[in-house]
Amino acid sequence: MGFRWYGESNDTVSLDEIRQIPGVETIVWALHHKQAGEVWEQDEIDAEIAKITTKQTSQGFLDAEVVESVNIHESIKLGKTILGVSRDLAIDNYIITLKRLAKSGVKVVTYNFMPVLDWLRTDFWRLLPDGSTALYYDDNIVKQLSPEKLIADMENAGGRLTLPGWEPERLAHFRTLNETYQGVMHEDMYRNYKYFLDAVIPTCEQFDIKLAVHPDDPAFDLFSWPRVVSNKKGLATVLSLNNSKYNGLCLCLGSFSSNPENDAVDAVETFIDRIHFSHVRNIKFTKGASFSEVGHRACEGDVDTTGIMRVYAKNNYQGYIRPDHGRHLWDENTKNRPRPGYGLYDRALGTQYLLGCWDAFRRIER
Ligand code: DNO
Repeated sequence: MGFRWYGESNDTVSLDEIRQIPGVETIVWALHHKQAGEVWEQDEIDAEIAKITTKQTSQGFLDAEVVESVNIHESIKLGKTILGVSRDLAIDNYIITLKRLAKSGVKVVTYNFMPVLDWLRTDFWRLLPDGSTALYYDDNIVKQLSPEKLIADMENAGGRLTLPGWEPERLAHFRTLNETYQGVMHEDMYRNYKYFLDAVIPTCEQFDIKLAVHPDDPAFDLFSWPRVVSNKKGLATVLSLNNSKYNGLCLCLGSFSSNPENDAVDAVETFIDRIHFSHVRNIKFTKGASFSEVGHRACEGDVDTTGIMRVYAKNNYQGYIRPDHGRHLWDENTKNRPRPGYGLYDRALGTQYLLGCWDAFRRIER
């Protein structure tokens, strides 16, 4: 069981809080100040890992085996030089970072292959009936907005913390990127994706570090940008681009389920051998493709989180898992505002629900 942590002075949640959540063993971390395409320095990697691995839990010490994310430079996705960076340079830098992370004991590196932006929501603090707040996606708002207006809104709503995937550098180049992606087809993206995988996977194999792609969030095309990891077919295609098991998934079931046509339990069953990391969380559709994030329990929303954990338990899944976007509870809505979706309490509750399912289903399997 893992728990995402954004680093000291970059997160309202501390390692001392996380280490008291029963069953959490892995901190999911990153050097969040690094831009896509930049090399991560060995001493910075080791300093961050040292902060994590010296923290004791009831069962031992936290480990730092999962990184989320080492972001992919747009030149790699577009297959050409953009913003002054060639794809081969960006790939060379990626390989250097992978080698360094592997040397320091990292086992899985998460990334995504979404054009321009990472995840997208229209409201970070949507009031739910019980007085908590949660992330919300309104499909009608997105359909009517220009990309530029949306970015301005998101910047304001984010408050004092920079959201991952919404780094200032990426936003500054937004216009150029938006224009460059016009006319780029899904097939072009897959071709560039294969070029990237074929270049980096030999290093992954040699140094025993797995790649795990996060599905598009939400899991459909936005603003006519081609997204290629949105459904079962997309996941299968990505895995077939390079058949090494080091080319795997970070199967985020909340993101995947945001496309009402996707079946989360079926995806886990189908891809279990290539899932290295999984985010298990719940969403509830409100109208059409609009949805609210909700508590982790299956009956709270439309994602069968119990069914998902049952498949993981039945297969004695040995990869990493974490809760994801929690609601904001208690003082997180007043004096202790966290990164949207990344408060302490609801994610901590989520771990206990997922571990409860796991423990019960594992016992039945034995
Ligand atoms: C949002 C996260 C994403 C995820 C990246 C992986 O909360 O799920 O930002 O970390 O898409 O690269």
